[in-house]
Amino acid sequence: MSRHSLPEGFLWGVATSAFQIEGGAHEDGRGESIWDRFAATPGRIADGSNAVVACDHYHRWREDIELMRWLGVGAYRFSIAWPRILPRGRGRINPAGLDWYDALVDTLLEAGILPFVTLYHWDLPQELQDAGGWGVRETADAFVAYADAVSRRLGDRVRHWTTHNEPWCVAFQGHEVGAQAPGHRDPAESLRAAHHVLLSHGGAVEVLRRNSPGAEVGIVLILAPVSPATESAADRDAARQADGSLNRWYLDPLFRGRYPEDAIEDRVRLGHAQGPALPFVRDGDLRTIATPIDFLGVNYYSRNVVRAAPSGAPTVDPPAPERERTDMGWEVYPRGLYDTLVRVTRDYAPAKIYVTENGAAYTDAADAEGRIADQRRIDYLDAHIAQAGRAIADGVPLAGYFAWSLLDNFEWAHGYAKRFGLFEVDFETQRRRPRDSAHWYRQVVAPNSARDAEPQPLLRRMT
Ligand code: GCO
Repeated sequence: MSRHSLPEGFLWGVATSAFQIEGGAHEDGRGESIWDRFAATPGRIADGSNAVVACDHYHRWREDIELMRWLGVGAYRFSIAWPRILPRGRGRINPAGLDWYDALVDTLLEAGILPFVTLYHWDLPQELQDAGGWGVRETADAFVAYADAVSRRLGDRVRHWTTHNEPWCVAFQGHEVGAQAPGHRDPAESLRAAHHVLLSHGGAVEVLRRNSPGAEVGIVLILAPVSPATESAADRDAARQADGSLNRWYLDPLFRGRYPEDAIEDRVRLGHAQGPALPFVRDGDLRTIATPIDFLGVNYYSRNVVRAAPSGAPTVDPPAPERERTDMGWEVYPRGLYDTLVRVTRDYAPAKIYVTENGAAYTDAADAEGRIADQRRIDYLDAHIAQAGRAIADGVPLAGYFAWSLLDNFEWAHGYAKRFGLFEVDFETQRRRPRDSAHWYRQVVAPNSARDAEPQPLLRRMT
């Protein structure tokens, strides 16, 4: 049982993303995405897997909604696969793609679960990548047209829209270090990609306001507090640099209408930008990017501890040996969620915040009765929810929390080796099985949800 008392009406949810759970990669007109291409490229995915089937959510979505109903969550954060809606990225709309999400939204609403929609969670149509991807400005225009197509169809029922999930991952992981699709290693392109993603966000906000009047519109950022490994001037400056590239490069344009000067200077010094005037920024761009939004989504997992390399550039320290870490190697640092929420509120004053992702990868075996005692995941969630409650008590306008994730799923370049699910997925049989953390989370959200007294027949078999 959780000891937390979050405000009445606090929105409890679970989160997933299209590419990580849907499967159905070649069904009903879906086009290829950059992640289909990346996963099919030898050596890119640690376990050599792909997401052609994933959790088969494309066919099992009704069953998965029953899992959410049993949990009692008030909202479900999912993403829409752009290649299902516009298989070639732009132009002809695929009606079967819109129909599938239409049914998903209606069934969620019938179950008393709010659809909390992310338009882009990294699965760019491959044809747009072939034409330059996020490195070219035209992709921003294509995104706005995609947002228009989706919100014209769903805008009457979806009341919570997120344009993008983690622009930093799209730009840095996808274009600077190549750890994610499209796998480029081009810092200059990474800066253009970040700008065009943010620009597309601003353009989409306007479209969403028109097609979904009264809905909440926001964006989701991955944020982490950055601590210097020592109090040396070099390490403190390394922490400033890391905070600039991870956090402020996105927060400043969105909430202040400008890129952070010190971070631009860092980029010029590194040779990633020619001069303080970023050539890909045109007049009016930053005004568009800073279009007012209703909420900021914060994805939080851990903190970064950095020290200065001989060049002065930041390098990330592994967690100290005595620190608890998850299967991802990330330090368990719940205080960092509090620090992040307070800092964002103090420095950027978003109207509202949701924790849109928080969770832990652990692998715990089932016992002879099939029970999965994932106490470490419970402890992780419990400690972070406590910090969320503390932040609210200190004035943070936190309105909801989404556990990552409902299901074990395709963890990007890690494949299926890292498991974040409240429900275990057996990828051979597609059986979903609630971990202890699912039973625990059900109790956490219980006071705020009108949940069926009894688990649905499906769950009765499993629990
Ligand atoms: C992210 C993405 C998720 C990940 C999750 C665990 O933050 O990287 O939003 O898709 O799967 O965070 O790494």
